[in-house]
Amino acid sequence: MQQAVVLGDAARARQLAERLVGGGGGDGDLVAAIEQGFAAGIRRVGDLWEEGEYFLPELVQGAEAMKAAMAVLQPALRKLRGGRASKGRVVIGTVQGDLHDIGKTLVATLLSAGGFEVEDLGSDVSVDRFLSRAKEKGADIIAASALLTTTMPAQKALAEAIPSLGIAPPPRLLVGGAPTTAAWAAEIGAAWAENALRAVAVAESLVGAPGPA
Ligand code: B1M
Repeated sequence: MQQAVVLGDAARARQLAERLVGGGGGDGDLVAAIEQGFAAGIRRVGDLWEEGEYFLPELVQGAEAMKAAMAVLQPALRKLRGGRASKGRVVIGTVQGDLHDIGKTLVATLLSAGGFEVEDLGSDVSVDRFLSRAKEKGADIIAASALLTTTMPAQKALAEAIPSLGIAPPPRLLVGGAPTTAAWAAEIGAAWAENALRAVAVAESLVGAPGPA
């Protein structure tokens, strides 16, 4: 799975994901395939890019392979976890100016698989859009991903704008993404998760919901 992404082979990535789902892979298998397989592959692609081995076309191909696998795994995970009572409502997106959506989609998938009602606004989402959807949906949590150091300030802008919604209690803000840290989250007054699995646990603690049995 890692190799399919490193080689930018979308057909192979999709095939491997389909084989896992078709073979009756359980919840844990699917999450492991994502985290230790496909996502590890895209992180390797990033390293190769940093080392000057890969250029933008290889980066894009790696991302396409990762997305091909996720298109198979995401609905399968939802189906496995379907039918449970909602733990809370989440509006999620990648902040304005940032097109990286793989990690955010992974967080959305696992939150949804973990029993949250999730609306995924996609990438390049403005503060206004986060706020208006959160208000309309009665969101308990606004979840904002940022993958660029230059777009992290949008998470701060979101934190500062939430009180303007005038909702009591206001939605809690959860931030994440590779350049973010616990210290950054504390500075802007948000909750933080370092990866998609932790995001579920943190979201559960934010809404006071019990974790998986
Ligand atoms: Co870009 N990119 N990229 N990129 N890209 C990075 C982020 C970079 C670190 C690469 C590098 O230089 N080594 C670098 C950022 C440097 C910086 O800011 N410090 C970078 C750059 C510079 C750029 C461009 C500016 C390149 C250019 O055009 N010159 C450009 C920016 C475009 C834009 O957004 N405006 C760009 C473009 C792209 C592609 C379009 C080619 C593609 C994205 C495709 C897509 O997402 N649809 C891409 C990719 C693939 C990457 C790397 C290689 C991989 C990102 C990824 O998907 N990781 C990345 C290098 C790297 O990460 N090593 C890189 C896998 C994913 C599963 O992990 O997203 O970290 P991640 O998510 C994790 C956690 O962070 C966490 O959970 C996830 C799973 O466990 N998490 C959250 C994420 N969001 C969370 C939210 C939460 C909680 C946890 O709560 C809300």
